[in-house]
Amino acid sequence: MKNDIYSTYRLQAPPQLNEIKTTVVCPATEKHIKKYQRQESFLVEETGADYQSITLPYIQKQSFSVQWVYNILEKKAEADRIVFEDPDPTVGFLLLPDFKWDQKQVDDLYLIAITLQRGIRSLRDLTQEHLPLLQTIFQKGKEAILQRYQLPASKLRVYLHYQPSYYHLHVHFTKLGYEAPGCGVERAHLLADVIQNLQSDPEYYKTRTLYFPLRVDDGLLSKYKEAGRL
Ligand code: M7G
Repeated sequence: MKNDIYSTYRLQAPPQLNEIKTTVVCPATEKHIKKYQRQESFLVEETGADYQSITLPYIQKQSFSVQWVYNILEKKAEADRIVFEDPDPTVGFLLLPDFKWDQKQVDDLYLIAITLQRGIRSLRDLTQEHLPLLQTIFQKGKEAILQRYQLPASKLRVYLHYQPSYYHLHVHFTKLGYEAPGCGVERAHLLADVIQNLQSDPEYYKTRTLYFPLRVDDGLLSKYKEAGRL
């Protein structure tokens, strides 16, 4: 698979050894190198106001390029991997295997649903107006996975990351029981909860304090320290 600066390879090692799957990021930025290094992290408490004054200005300047996402949406990459597509410009999305999944067994199933709508950065941008979009992804994503992989909704963990690495709204679908990286309570928000929270309060994600871990070398953590929030 090749998409923008990302590619995956399968190395056929001697038969007595396992097959090796690698992900190559080339050229990698300093931020990519940090992302893949094991680092100590700290839990940050972000109020709605902190998001506006600290996080948003930072992510507008510093976040990873989402060119790979646009390549998928424009069918310039990974088009042959698409599992399901809803082409509606408002509630539409593409569902395809996450590049971490080798697709050899459903035990570690991992797909991502990417919204066709551009400009929804993360959970923080969601309001009641996005409910039809979220409900469509939830419903149709589960149906598509049942059809393709014979895995019922009761076997799926469907969630968003906050903070994500890539600020174009996407939803993670993983197999329940598989400890996917980033599925812990400090980062994963179940889509079912997100929908209910927005139904009971349209401004939920604009106003609530959200918690997330930041690595010690993350520039955003320095911003929180400078603001005396840590
Ligand atoms: P995230 O929450 O923004 O970041 O999720 P994370 O990587 O810190 O979890 C983005 C998701 O998209 C992750 O699960 C990635 O493994 C996946 N992903 C990233 N890239 C660059 C690609 C890609 O080029 N193709 C595919 N199919 N998945 C990708």
